[in-house]
Amino acid sequence: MRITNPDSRLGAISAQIEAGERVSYDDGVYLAETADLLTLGRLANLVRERKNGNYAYYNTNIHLNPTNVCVYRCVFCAFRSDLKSPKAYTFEADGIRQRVAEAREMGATEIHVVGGLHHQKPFEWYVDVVRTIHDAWPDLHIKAWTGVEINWFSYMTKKPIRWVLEQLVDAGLGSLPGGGAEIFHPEVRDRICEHKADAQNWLDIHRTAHELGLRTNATMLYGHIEKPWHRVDHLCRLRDLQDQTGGFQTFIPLAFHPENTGLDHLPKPSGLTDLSVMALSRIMLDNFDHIKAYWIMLGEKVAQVALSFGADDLDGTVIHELIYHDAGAKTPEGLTVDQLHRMIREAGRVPVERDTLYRRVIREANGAQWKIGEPIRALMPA
Ligand code: V47
Ligand code: SF4
Repeated sequence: MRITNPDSRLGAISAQIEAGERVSYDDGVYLAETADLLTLGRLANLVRERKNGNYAYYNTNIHLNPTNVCVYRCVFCAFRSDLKSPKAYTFEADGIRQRVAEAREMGATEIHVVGGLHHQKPFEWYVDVVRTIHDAWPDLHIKAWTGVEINWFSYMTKKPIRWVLEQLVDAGLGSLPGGGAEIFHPEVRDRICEHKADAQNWLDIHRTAHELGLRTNATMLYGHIEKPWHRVDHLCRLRDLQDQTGGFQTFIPLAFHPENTGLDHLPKPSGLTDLSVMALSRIMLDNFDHIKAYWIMLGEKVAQVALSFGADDLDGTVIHELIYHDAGAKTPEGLTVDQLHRMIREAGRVPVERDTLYRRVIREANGAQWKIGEPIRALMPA
């Protein structure tokens, strides 16, 4: 372990984190720009173990990207398609029901639904995606539509965000995923996704969801044109909203995959960047319970090491992922529960299956049947 000089600025920030105090924006920028990886990792691990002990969580989930047709052209996206491109696809109800049947067979507790903004589909079509899933299997938690999609629905219908969310909840929506946040600062956002919901819109949508009692996640897309201070700015905006609502469950740093995108001249973020962003996120987001190492983007090896650099969650079995695989991800399209367990145990952690709302999942002997146990928080000593 590296010893930090207590009289240095890094020493003072380390002492603050060890005492459980919040790190300011300025100190966050200092850490992001100057701290060495092992110091960041040691501090992040301290915060991680305070909040989650030795546990590492995962869930059994399946993805559905109902359409790749999208009105927007985010420069970092390899997934989107024009309507008339041979690559374009759109799911109909039968395909959705088939995906739910697959989820049931594998014992999934969650379906993760995000996609493109199809300009020929009315809001009712998106509501029906949720309703079709819910009718086919009411016990499956539906985590669907990012803040960007919710913003599009409000624009299409000319109705308030609250109304849009209420229609979706009525149809069976359980929570919102964290996508669409990208990088909030306009200096970057206007260059990578100028048309979609801006930072204020994205944050207001999550605020409204929290007010309605929905839990949501948050993400940050890093490793493209942003500078370290843009990342700290992003984390501080999330931390401010979380102070006000407490509705975020987990934060997921998303590593940029350049292949087949408008930024394919850029290199993929290195393992060192992945781990330092993970650690910085854990340190800055002192009011988030969980930080997710999304193995599908990080790769299994970096995700495993990330469990000692601030992360306490690996996401899930993730069957049928397209967004990162279209952008060149070389990870498998899914992992079995046994593989996830082995990854977690090898990292010296204790695997715990959770549902979307971070409650323990208790499996029957055959694995496919489950019931919901206590909240994950109850596993930690008071
Ligand atoms: O907003 C798109 C990102 C996000 C690329 O809430 C890319 O549990 C890297 O919402 N390289 C959507 N990233 C994914 C999402 C998500 C993912 C995992 C967990 C959760 C959760 C939510 O995917 C988009 C964008 O930031 N993305 N293209 C790319 N080439
Ligand atoms: Fe469309 Fe989402 Fe891709 Fe942007 S990231 S182009 S909103 S599918």
